[in-house]
Amino acid sequence: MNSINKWPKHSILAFAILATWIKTVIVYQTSFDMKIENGMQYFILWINPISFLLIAYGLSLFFKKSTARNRYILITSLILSIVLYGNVAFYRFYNDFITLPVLFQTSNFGDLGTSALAIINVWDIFYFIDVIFIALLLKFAPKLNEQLTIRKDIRHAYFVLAAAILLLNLGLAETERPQLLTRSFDRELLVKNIGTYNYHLYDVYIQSKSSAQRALADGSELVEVNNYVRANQAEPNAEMFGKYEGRNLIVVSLESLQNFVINNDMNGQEVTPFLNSLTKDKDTYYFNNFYHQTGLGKTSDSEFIVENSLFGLGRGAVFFTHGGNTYNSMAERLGENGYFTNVMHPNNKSFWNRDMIYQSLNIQKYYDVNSYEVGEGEAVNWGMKDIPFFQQSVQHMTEMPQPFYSRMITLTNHYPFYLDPEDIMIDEYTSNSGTLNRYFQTVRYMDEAIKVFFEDLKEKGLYDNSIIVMYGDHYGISENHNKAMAMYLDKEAITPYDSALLQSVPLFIHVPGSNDGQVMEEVSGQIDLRPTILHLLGIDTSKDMQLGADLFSEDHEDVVIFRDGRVITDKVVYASDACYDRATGEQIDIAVCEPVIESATTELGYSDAIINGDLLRFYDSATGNLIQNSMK
Ligand code: GP9
Ligand code: MN
Repeated sequence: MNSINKWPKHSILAFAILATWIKTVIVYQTSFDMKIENGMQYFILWINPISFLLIAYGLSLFFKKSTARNRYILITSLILSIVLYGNVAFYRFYNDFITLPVLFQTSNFGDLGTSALAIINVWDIFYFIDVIFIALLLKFAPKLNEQLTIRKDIRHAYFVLAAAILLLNLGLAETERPQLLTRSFDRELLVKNIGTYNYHLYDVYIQSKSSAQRALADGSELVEVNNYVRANQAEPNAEMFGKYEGRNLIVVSLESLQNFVINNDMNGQEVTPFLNSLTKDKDTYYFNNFYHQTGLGKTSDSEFIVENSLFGLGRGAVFFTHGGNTYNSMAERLGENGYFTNVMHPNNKSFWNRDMIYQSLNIQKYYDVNSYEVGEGEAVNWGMKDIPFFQQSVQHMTEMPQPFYSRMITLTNHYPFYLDPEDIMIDEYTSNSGTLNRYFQTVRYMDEAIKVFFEDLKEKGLYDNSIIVMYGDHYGISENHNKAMAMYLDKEAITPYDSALLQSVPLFIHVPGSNDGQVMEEVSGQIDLRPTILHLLGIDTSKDMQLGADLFSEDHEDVVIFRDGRVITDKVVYASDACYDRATGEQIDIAVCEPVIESATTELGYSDAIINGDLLRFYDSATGNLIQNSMK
């Protein structure tokens, strides 16, 4: 027992706090791309794990026996490492921090395939270095006093200190970012300011709040939302309404396709020759000022927005978190009007919880991977290649009752953007980002696939009687590749203003025989598709609870709201808490952006209220009446 006092009493505890703290700060700086602008932000970043670690590890002080205490410390360090590493792996892929609902999307993680391999590597053992050191210390360092208990007043002082550091942290965060905890649109800001561990506690709190919201909602909230929607409704364009009634509707989600590649070349090579031809086509409306509005739910968010003309959620993927809600989707409307409604996507049916939510969206049939024959060499990245996918899909269409509504989701142009050599049609780009370099090649392949699709539709006699709507689902090149993007776009750097504008994705509304093709410069977003499409097909939406507006309507306003609160109009860009002149990119007085910031907050708030409260269960969309005090 002689060696006992050679070590300070609480050396294991102190060591654990220090080791995990240092590791966390190193991970912040090496594994996440958080924009730190000044010394104060660095200071907050460095101190933000301390309060949580003091408390989490400090609970060991309540154990009387040193073995229990030490085991608690070791297990805590392991759990914290798993949480941190989970965030790192997730961040590599989604460029975002984990939120609770996503953790339950295990069916997704099982499917990551090639992507998972691109994400994990052996050096990741570093993320567990503190656990290893603590374990070694416990094994080889002298044992601490078995009888050691901490005096109550010292333990008290310890937790007061932890609380004081937490308050200091929150205070500094509040001066750096006012309203941080009330406006939680941006997970990066949260992690930067309150730290990754506190962020998770906060997330758990928010999630439980939102399940409570549904239980508490009784439909009365809908009155205000309904008044707003009715007051802001855009009248359909009389000339366009019902112009293509009865046609088949094909909506194609173009994976990760951003607008910057359209009518652009890469080292002298055309990237999207077929889509470029559509921008000048007599039967195509090409929208060049159209934006994705997705959040963490990526493809699934875009599907949600298009079907419902509501936003996804600021946290998690609404497909997962609220898959069982009542909705009045575009598919439901079309189904009521005699359409055979279906989605075609050669992936596991449970990915993004599609098999579940498609029932809530009233989609009659899901052609998932089991509806396709994926032959030898016909899969890459996440699954079936786009060309055979389109070919077999057209085959399915020939067997469908008409009119049909088919929503098709492409897959080849997905991170990490790999292709088999025989599918490569242009060279790689030459920047420091392999992701961006390969992106041009997979985009080029997708362009070819769309061309094949159009030819097949013509060949099978489905072309003339259809409308084909195609849009990019979300960005493909995240801000992690800003340096390479700046090089490609010939800019010095990518500013928040540029980043916002880079969220533009192409939209094509191709109407064979319309002879009215044009380039449309209206500022718009995915939320506008539902009313636009339904009106072209002559379906009334005047009683629907939608936040978008018909793109052909005179009342459509030049504005698009992003899920994270950014806003773009024809005059301004609001991003990173700053207001920019849309034309010049110059920062201007924030007051100029105030009105659009306010309407963004209102609309996102209403959308969230509808989803979190599952409010459409209290709404009769046939009559436009609110069903109050319902038994639902
Ligand atoms: C998965 C596909 C891709 O089925 O839609 O999803 P994403 O990762 O782009 O959200
Ligand atoms: Mn996608």
